[in-house]
Amino acid sequence: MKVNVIGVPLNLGCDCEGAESAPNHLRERGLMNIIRKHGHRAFDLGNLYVPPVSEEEKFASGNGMKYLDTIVEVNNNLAELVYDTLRGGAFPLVIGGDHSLGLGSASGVGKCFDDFGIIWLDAHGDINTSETSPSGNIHGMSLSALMGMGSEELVNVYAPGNKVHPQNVFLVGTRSLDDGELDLIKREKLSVYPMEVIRQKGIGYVTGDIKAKLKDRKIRNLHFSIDVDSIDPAYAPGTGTPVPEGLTPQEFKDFVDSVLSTNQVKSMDIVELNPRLDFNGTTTKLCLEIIDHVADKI
Ligand SMILES: [Mn+2]
Repeated sequence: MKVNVIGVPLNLGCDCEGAESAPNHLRERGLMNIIRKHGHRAFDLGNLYVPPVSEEEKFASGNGMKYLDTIVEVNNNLAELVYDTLRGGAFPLVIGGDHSLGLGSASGVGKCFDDFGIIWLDAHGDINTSETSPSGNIHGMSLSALMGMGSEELVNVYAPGNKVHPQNVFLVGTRSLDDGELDLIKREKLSVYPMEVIRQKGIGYVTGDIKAKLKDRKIRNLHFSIDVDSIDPAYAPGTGTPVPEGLTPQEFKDFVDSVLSTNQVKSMDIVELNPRLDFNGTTTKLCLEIIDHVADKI
């Protein structure tokens, strides 16, 4: 199929240098050829433009949220590019950058399909709001904004209002949730599969349960957003906010394969690889391996 690779060299959402270099880092290690070897027509649409902002201006626009205006601008442009890609019959593969970009990519998907769901694989919830966030980092608010919660500047990215119904969201691999996030999970009855549950019941249980819910809720289109910090930092140290006790590489690959086997994944993000912190190259290698799996399955 036609695959459009979109680089998003964004680090403003995590407020940590390094993630911005991941798209080119993966390109230099054969990203496009890995996709093409599976017979796809792959196009490299390049990197989105991220306007420079000085450290002193970080709180200028955002009511406690760092770099708000710039993050909104980049996400608007990303949403349009993802929407255009889907309308053109292609598969958007978005390479981050930090996870604030999930707001833009899923917003683009939402304009194409009104019955879509989101699978968010992450050590964190990314469901803070400007009120509950301990850090003010927008990469921890992208998923709540997609569900219509939090600051209106984020909620109204690309199109006014929420982009996805909370019951169509599946959050997997969590092991670091803030109090405000735990409240939101309870209130919205979110489908969350923390590492605790994965350790007790196995990753196969999680995919089985998600598949049953997809069927139940008649969800036929999925956006799959992969944060590499879902993997245990012992295997994948190259990420800005590592949390111990994560997925093994095998569990990570099994889960990705199983989600792709639904044949409902229409777009994907791979985010939060920080090449500067990937001292032994294993995180980069896992990213390329997973792209190989993706290209094999789509
Ligand atoms: Mn994340």
